[in-house]
This record gives sequence, C-alpha cells and structure tokens, in this order.
Amino acid sequence: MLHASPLDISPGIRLWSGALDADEQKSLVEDVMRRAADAPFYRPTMPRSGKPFAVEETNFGSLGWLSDTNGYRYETNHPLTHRPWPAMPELLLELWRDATGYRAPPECCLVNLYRAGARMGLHQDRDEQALDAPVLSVSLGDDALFRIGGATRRGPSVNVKLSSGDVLAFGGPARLAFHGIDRLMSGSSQLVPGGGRINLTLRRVKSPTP
Ligand code: MD3
Ligand code: FE
Repeated sequence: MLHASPLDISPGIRLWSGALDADEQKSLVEDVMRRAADAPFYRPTMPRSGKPFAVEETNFGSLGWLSDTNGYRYETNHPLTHRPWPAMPELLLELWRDATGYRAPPECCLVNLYRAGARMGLHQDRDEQALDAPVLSVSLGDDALFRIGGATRRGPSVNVKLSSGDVLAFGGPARLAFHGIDRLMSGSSQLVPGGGRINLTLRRVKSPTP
C-alpha cells in the first residue's frame, strides 16, 4: 500500500505518490460512496457570512468536522440526518498507522467532494486539540493543484499536483501550514461517479490519554 520511498517535500510534509493502485482506488471510492449513502454529502456554509462552500462534505469516524453560521467544530452526528457518522474504512486506519506511526487512531475522516470548478481557499487546520498528531490526506479522482505555504497567510508557497492514489502527511513544523486547493483538473479521471475529486482527510482530534 505505502511504498518505501516517499518524497519529503519540505520539513514535515511527506508524499507517497501513487500509494494506492488502481484496484485499491476503485474499491476505496466504492466503499466511500456506500458509507456516504448513510451520511449524505451536504454543502457546509461559512461561519458568520453563511456563504456556501465550493465543496460538498461528509465524515466518517467518531467525530465529524463541520462548519455552519455558528462556526467550525467537531460533532458526533450528521447535521441533517442526526445519526452518528459511519465508521471509518479499515484501509484508512491501516494507512494512518503506516504513514504516521502516531500512538492513537484518527477520530475524523473528513470527506471533501470536489465537482467541476470547486476549489478550497487557503486555510489552516487548527480545530483539533491533538496538534502533535499529523494530518493525513488521500486523493481520489481528478488531479488537483494543491498549494502549501508556511505558518502565516503571506509568504512563500509551493504548488504540488495531487493525483488519484496519492497519500500526503503533514506533521511537526508543517502541521499549522496554510494550504488549499487552487484548481481542479476536471475530467482527468473517471474514477468518481458523476466526475470530480474526493479527498479524505484523517485527523486525530482529542489528545490521547497516555
Ligand atoms: C493540514 N483539504 O479538508 S488535504 C481540509 O484536498 C483540506 O481537500 C484539502 O485542506 C483537500 O482541511 C487538502 C488535507 C491537508 C492538506 C495540507 C495540510 C491538511 C493539512 C497542511 C497542514 C495541515
Ligand atoms: Fe485543510
């Protein structure tokens, strides 16, 4: 699954290009879509302004990240069905162990669905208590142009093309790096039903007890 030679993009940022082969990508997308039937994708809104996100989202695991006019937070239940989030796919728990070596499993798998033209503005992931845990990202479907900066909004950034099957880990000095998806290469993959890109973002939310 994870090959032995990841690319260290910068301190704390590690890329396993093509970590998942075509069969693994296909079965993971099918698994995600099956679970999403119980926890439908919905379009979150921005805190305060209520502006809708360009992406649709759902979550797997014990805690789901969400955004609405009241702010960003983690919740145990889907905001529309009010049911607990579906369990996390086993493959993702294995990937997390292998890629991060972190002492506790992830609690959140945020699922981002990018249809044609969707993007994600530059932001930090900082709603988690366990900031010592890395964030792990799995890309499926269309290629995307990803931008990573430093710990401030201004300053230099690097662009990385993320393709289906790529796994990316952010930890240590990169954990609070600004990042976003600048552009989707629509139609570059046929993997996602209806077209587009799915990103799975795994996070440890609460600090594990020692
Ligand atoms: C954390 N998603 O959902 S991968 C997000 O492709 C998000 O959908 C993007 O950013 C996506 O919050 C990017 C996750 C990611 C990427 C870079 C990071 C998380 C990161 C850098 C530092 C910390
Ligand atoms: Fe993020």
